[in-house]
Amino acid sequence: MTLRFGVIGTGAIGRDHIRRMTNTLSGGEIVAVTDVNQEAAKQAVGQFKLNAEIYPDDQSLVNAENVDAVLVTSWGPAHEQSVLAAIKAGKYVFCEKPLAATAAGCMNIVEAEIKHGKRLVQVGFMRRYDSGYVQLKEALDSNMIGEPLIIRCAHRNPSCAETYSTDMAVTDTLIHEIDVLHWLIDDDYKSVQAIFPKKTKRALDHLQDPQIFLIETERGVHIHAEVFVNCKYGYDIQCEIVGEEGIIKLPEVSSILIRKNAQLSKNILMDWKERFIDAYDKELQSFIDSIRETGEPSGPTAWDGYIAAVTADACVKAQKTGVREPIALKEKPDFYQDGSESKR
Ligand code: NAI
Ligand code: NAD
Ligand code: ISE
Repeated sequence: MTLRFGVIGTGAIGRDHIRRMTNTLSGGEIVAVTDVNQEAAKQAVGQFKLNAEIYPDDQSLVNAENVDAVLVTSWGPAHEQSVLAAIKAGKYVFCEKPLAATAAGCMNIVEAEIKHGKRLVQVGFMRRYDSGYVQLKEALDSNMIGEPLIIRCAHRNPSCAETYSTDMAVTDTLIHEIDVLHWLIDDDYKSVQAIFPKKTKRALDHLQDPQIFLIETERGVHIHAEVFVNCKYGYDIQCEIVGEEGIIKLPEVSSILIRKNAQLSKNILMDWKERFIDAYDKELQSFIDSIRETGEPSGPTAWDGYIAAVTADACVKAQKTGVREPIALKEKPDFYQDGSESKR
């Protein structure tokens, strides 16, 4: 059975996911698209020569009879409404991060999914499918470096849009570290403090850049996370975990070695689409395969989306107060105990 997808939001990542679904993956096809900017939806259909209907809004697309699964790739504040409509219609839904703009919004989705009675939702936390992070996870799970003690990580973008604001360093960018780190070390977050170092001359007046977040987990691991979205030199994701018996580090992206002009060098990627291209392919292929094989998605759950939103709220509060803020999660419902999120 081919899984028939409707896409809500045909911007940068919406078109990138349409491309991979159409040209690279198997078992899925795009049969419907919508965008608040209808011209963008038309362009996507033309660009990828889709045999797909264009709908005026998310509600009509979700309710179309030939749509089995919905891909939510609109901007963040619109996600909750589309995901809730999909659950109400009993459709599978792959939602880009954030699952919803607030923790309360994520909880609405969790409650709707539990009421439905089986898993329908997967969140686009693709780093869990990146081969570097998977190797880190395998090393930690096999106790290669003993108990993790300290994590140092960095999320750097060469530049950002003018509309990128100080809180988006958390809700748009750090959110990937928030998801992947608790999954890696199988721990829960306890508190966070935000620090604003000297500001780069490249950041616009309204934006604090770079930023540092000091996060503590329930088991006492300390995380030093840098977000720097005007670093200029490249798109660079770093992660180093210091354990009792050794240290492990995310591998550098493979690149040819260049000998030229008396220098030995490697290329650094500039674009998130290329850095995580394999991970995006794997997360969506896994979504399709798992639904076809078991009737439910098996990737990051709505509860993972809720964990990320609660943690992001505390990080944004910490940006404003300058002091350490607690991160308090509700108790995990039994429904998600076998999910892919932290089980501790
Ligand atoms: P974008 O701005 O390029 O595209 C968003 C599109 O959604 C636009 O075409 C817009 O017109 C449309 N849209 C907005 N609200 C809508 C609604 N209510 N109904 C229908 N269409 C709507 O944004 P981009 O970069 O594609 O990001 C989209 C989402 O993907 C965001 O949630 C973002 O956080 C996430 N994202 C995730 C990435 C990842 O690494 N997992 C990378 C880039 C984006
Ligand atoms: P974008 O601005 O390029 O595209 C968003 C599109 O959504 C636009 O075309 C816009 O018209 C449309 N849109 C907005 N509201 C809508 C609505 N209510 N109904 C229908 N369409 C609507 O943004 P983007 O870079 O593609 O990001 C989209 C989402 O993907 C964001 O949530 C973003 O966080 C996420 N994202 C994730 C990753 C990742 O690495 N996982 C990378 C990029 C973006
Ligand atoms: C973007 O929305 C993403 O999700 C990318 O993965 C991230 O690196 C980038 O900073 C965001 O803008």
